[in-house]
Order: sequence, then C-alpha cells, then structure tokens
Amino acid sequence: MRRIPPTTILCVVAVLNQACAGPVVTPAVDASAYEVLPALRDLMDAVTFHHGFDQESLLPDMAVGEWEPQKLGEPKLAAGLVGKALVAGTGSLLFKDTRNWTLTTRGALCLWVSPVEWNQEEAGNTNFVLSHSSAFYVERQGPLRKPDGAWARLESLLVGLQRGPKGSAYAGCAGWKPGEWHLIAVNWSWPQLALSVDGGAFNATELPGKPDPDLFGGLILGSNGGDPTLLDEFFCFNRPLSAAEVKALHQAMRPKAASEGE
Ligand SMILES: [Ca+2]
Repeated sequence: MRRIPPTTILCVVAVLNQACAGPVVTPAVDASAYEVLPALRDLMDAVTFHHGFDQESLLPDMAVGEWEPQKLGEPKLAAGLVGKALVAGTGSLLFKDTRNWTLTTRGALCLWVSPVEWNQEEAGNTNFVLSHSSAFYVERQGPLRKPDGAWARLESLLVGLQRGPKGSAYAGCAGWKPGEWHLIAVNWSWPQLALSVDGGAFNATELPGKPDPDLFGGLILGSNGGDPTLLDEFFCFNRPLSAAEVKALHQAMRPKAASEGE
C-alpha cells in the first residue's frame, strides 16, 4: 500500500499553497483551513485517493495504489477552489491502478466543480470522472434543442453506468454560472447509486443488477473535450458518505463571502 500520511498531505498542501501564492493564483479557501476542518479530518481514514491538482507534476496528494498518472490530451491547470484546479475539456488524467477506488463494491467520491464556459443552448457532454472502461461516468450533460426549438436534451448532472446494469441519477445544473463552485458527491453500494449536490439530500436510484467487478478498471479525471469546467479537491472514500457528512463537507469547504467570516 502506498499511502501518504494525512499530516504530510496537510503540510505539502500548505507549502504548495504558499509557493503558488501570487497574482495569478488566488485561492478561494486557504489550504491551511484543512488543518482545522473537522469535517474532512474525520473522514481521512476512509480516503483511498485525493487529488487537489495543485502540483504541476499532476501527481495526486494521496493514493492507495500506484499514483503515476497517464496524460490523455493536454490537461491544463487554472486557479481553483484551493490553489489550482484541473480544467476538464483540455485533457484528462488516467490512474490505472484499480486499488485507488472501491468502485467494484461500495464507496463514495466527491469533487468540486465550477463552469468556465458552458453553452446553455447546445453542448456535448463533459466527463468529470470516468472509469477506464467508460462504463461508470460522472458528467455534465450539455443541452440540445430539436428543430422546432423544444428541448431534445436537458442540461443536467448525470452519474451512472452506460454498460452492464445501466441506470443513472441526475440533478439540474442549468442555473450554474462561471465562477461558482458546486460540490458533487456520489455514493455506490451496488445495485444502489446516489447523487448529492451542494451538500443536499442524496438522490438515489436502484440499478437492475450488480455490475461485474471487471466492468470498471482504473480512474480517469477530466476529459479531452466538452465545455471547459474546473474540477478541484477530488476524493474517493472506501464507504458511502452519510447525508450529515456530505452536508458538513459542503459547509466546511464552500467559498465564504467576506461578510460571512469563518
Ligand atoms: Ca486545488
């Protein structure tokens, strides 16, 4: 097992954040906040993978399995929720080692998402998270109109399986604006799959059966195509998250208005 102690991660993130400080990168949340975020600290024993996208090397902050990524396309970084973020649409990162997430059994993932340029009349899909086989996906489905102007495809967040026992859970995202940060959390305990947005209740769906463990493969973050979208603070957990945990995560990590204080 190759696992970086959480305390090391906190120090590395803090140091990197200081090193990255400057006119280009303006973190919305100071990375040192992790040291005092009980909502995150209490979950660290369940984390199997964490990528904060703050290093030019594109290495993850923590990985139970092998952590060397394979680049697909030319994945770019930009100012994110904390330090830097991966720009989905420019390229993706493949982590082939299946031990980095417990997708074959039960677990959870979460990530923060911010639109860059979302065409809200006609757009394709932007994958945020994908299994190497493409069977499992977390994506923004772009909208599409019919010739008569009616919607043929509604803009929404989708998580699901497009192979094996197919099915999906979804949430609306048509009102999301550039610069906003939203928390997406996904639980799986097959055949159940559930999606939570911004710390809200999980929208659960039951698939027609349990997927074959060989269906998934490794982990892909980002995409080489689709409307550009910032992804930051991606975590995988070895168990589903409770509604209270995801609510606490959102509350602790969301950007605060200056008037709110800490
Ligand atoms: Ca980051």
